[in-house]
Amino acid sequence: MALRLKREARSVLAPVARKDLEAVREDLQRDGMAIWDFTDVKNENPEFSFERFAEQVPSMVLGDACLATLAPTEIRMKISDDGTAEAVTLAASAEAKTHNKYGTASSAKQNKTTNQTLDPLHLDGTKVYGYQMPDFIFLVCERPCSNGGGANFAVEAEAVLASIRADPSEAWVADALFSTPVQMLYFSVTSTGQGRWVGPLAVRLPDGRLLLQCPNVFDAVEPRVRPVEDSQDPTKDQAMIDVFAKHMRQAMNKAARFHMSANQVLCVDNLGTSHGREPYEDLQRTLWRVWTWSSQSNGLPEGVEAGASRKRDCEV
Ligand SMILES: O=C(O)CCC(=O)C(=O)O
Ligand SMILES: [Fe+2]
Repeated sequence: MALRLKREARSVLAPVARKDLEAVREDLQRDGMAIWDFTDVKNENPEFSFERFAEQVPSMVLGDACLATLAPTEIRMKISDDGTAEAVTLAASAEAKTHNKYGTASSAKQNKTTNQTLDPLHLDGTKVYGYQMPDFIFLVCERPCSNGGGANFAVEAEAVLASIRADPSEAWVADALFSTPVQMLYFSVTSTGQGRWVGPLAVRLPDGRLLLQCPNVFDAVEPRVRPVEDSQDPTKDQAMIDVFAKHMRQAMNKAARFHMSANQVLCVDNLGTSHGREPYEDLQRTLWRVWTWSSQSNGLPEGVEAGASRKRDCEV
């Protein structure tokens, strides 16, 4: 399948659940986001397992454009012994249970993201892979919140760039984002450690897709985007970062909120859109996340082989 990923800049994205895979592909290519309702697949299969199904979703949706996937990671929160919420990215295997790199209370604290806080706009995988993040992610909903909360939202990179360009006093930033390297600092809720990358906030890929990096510019105590140490003009670079942050914040606040139901999978162009989720209370909420590199990704990063890896994204 050849992906056609050129899109209009739209600031309000709210996907409609589709049962037909062809309609899902169309939505995904046009809007950078789609929801597939796979109830029929589940009902036809008495042995159905969400984890096994999640493994197959990328090639079902992307066909032969799917180059590489990591194994599904369970997205669920639990309350740890010290009373703090932490990510349980715990898989079924004994091997996974002994792995010590799943989300920990300390990484949740460091990151300040729990089920009770907003998970602000982000791209998945930038902490570890920088500009070679997975270009598609799939969030398979096993169990939504029983009492509301946990809505998802997404913003198109093109829409943010267009809104910056539309303000005559800030339009210079739309160009500067492509040519000004900055330092970016990343934390992740589902793994430990942090990632530091230096480069521009905006990159145009050969297929025309706009990659807009999205470090936490929202409420982080410590700035997550800074001028580079040897900047020629740190004041100007900081002004660019401030305008970028303001527009990202506005886009996040304006973005449509939507809820996935059980047996639906949210398919996201993780390069052309950023996504986030609202706080929630119900700790039974369970999703399976799959990171995927397509033939139109920005290349396979070191350590990611073509095909289906047994490694989960929380293990990288
Ligand atoms: O919990 C969600 O709905 C989304 C989680 C997410 O974006 C992530 O784990 O990267
Ligand atoms: Fe995410």
